[in-house]
Amino acid sequence: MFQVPDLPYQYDALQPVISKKIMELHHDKHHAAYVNNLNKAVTGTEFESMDIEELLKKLDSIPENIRMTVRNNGGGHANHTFFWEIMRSPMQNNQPTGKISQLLTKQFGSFETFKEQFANAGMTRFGSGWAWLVKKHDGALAIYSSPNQDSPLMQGDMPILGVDVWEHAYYLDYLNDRAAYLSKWWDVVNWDEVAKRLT
Ligand code: MN3
Repeated sequence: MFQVPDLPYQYDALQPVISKKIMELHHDKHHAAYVNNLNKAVTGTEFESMDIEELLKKLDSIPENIRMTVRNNGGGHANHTFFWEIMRSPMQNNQPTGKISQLLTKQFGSFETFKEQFANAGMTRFGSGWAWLVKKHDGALAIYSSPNQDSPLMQGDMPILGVDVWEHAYYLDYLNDRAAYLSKWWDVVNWDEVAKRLT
């Protein structure tokens, strides 16, 4: 059975960028609902003991009657687990260092250009979804967004950085101002965790 992991910090750790109230609802209600629905769909099948990332890579082999449920709720479980891990308490001038810094500069020209392109992916995602930095098969980094709870794993890409742009992720703090949320969100990115995902 799949389980909601504990947050790697307190509910109020991301304030003032993300409030305690949002974290409580997002983790205890939204993430929990994805896990509950996923478990309901796969209990009693060969998929119930599979690693969540393996499950998402093999969506095509999942029976059609539960495939969309697994796609949405398994994606929701993997995406949120990832999201909690790549954040930490806010830091001023929060920037990557070392290899990931060099790779971002090499691929996108500068860290500022990378941030602009990533935020743009989040801004232009119509409705609900995620913006991602991924590592492709050939090792190249790419930025794109996905609808709903679709994960880069579903198309064979490795998520390196991702931000939830569903309204439930920011509305209580930023109302309809997704741009303000995405702009402040850089302060809580845990670049040490992001760097680990490159290797
Ligand atoms: Mn969410």
